[in-house]
Amino acid sequence: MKKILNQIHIIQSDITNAKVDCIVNAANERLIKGGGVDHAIHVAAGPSLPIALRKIGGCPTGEAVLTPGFNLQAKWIIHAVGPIWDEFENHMELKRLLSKTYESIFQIAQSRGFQSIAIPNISTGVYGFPKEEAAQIALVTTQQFLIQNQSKMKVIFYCYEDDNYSIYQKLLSNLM
Ligand code: AR6
Repeated sequence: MKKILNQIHIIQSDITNAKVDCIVNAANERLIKGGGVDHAIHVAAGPSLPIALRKIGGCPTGEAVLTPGFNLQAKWIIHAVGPIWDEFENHMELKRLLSKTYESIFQIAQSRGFQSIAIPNISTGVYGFPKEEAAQIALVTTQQFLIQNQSKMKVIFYCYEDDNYSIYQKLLSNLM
């Protein structure tokens, strides 16, 4: 178990600078440039990114799509669409959808053989998902994926805000 947990890292930094095989974007269903981490990734990746996303066309909540990283150091970007907290009254459904979002990310990463991946705190910005619950879901889903697939992938959670970073630090130390 300890070996698995050593593959999960947290860092407080801008994800566009991550030196990994693939970074994850917190996108929307239309795959159109928005704010937050999506904005930062579009600026860093350059003008070829919206063209690639337009060709894909869209992505339902809970799912994810892959594009090249273009001008980023990371060769690939997985665009994942987390749930919007206010769109559902059923909290179980919201949690299931956020977990499914992380599963979709790992399915693509595994099928492509990525060895390292950087993930932001999906749905905890504009989409309003409570941060502690979101972090719990992110970490548990990651742990389950790594164990069930005997994966050696390095997973780095990029926390941007102080509170998200503290939450991840606390939860990760509890897991260990
Ligand atoms: N690096 C890492 N994390 C960041 C960065 C960065 N450069 N910038 C912001 N964050 P959000 P969501 C954090 O709102 O809630 C967009 O408009 C941020 O502090 O980016 O999934 C999309 O187009 C927060 O903790 O994504 C969608 O419409 C986290 O990234 C919508 O927002 C996620 O916040 C998606 O909303």
